[in-house]
Amino acid sequence: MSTAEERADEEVSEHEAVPLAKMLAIGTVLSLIGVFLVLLIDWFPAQASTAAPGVDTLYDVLLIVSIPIFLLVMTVVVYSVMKFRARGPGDMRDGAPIHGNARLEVIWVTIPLVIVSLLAVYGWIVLDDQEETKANTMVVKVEGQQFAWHFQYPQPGGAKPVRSDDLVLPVDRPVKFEIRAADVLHSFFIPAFRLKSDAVPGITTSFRATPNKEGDYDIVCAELCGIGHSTMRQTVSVVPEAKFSSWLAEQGKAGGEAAEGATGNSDEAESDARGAP
Ligand SMILES: [Cu+2]
Repeated sequence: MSTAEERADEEVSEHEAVPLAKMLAIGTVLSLIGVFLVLLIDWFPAQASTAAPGVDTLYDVLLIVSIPIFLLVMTVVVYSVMKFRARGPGDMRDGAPIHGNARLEVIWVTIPLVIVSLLAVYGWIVLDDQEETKANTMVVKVEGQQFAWHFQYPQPGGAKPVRSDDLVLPVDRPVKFEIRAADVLHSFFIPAFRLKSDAVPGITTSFRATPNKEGDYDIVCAELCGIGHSTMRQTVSVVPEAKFSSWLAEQGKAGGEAAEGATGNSDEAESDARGAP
């Protein structure tokens, strides 16, 4: 039998015997194993805010949806690479000419559209939940600067805001972070709270969080902001309300004198003016 005849035989069998059911079965088994394995992995640090459980569940759902899609696609890719590979250096055959397949196109547009739409709605609900306005919210102003975070606690009755380079928060009290940047883009990220927002020069961004577990957690800058970016790490301490109050009073006393000398009042007047309306 000549090589040409052999090839002709192969071509016929290629068209007849695409083992769709077998690939689906392999893809499904791999998906079950894959989902089981990724859910075993502990992806996150401690949960230290009320937003954390919702974000973690969302992440698990994203994994459960995307792992099977990835593995089913890879099953077809691996099958195609092996089945339709060139047989030897002289093999220059083309695949069969195919002119569209309306049913297939409708399927591959509709299914992804439905999946991403549902995930978008779910993500929006989780985000909306976090951004809900809560009574007794405390505002903390955050300023990113190469390469450190600075914090301000506005005080009632037009009193001087308390400035600090440490972030201390009372447990179970809702906080609204108002975030600004002094120089370039930064991103204010507290992994244990599962919340992050860019700090953008010229505008104030914000997010809300309710820390619900006492302890010390990392604050990191999540936007490459210059040579010292990786050192732009601080700590947030979540403490009991009474401890927070005494800390704040202490900072108020100590910070009062330092703020006058070092930073002057012009910057403060500006931020007060912005906060007024
Ligand atoms: Cu930064």
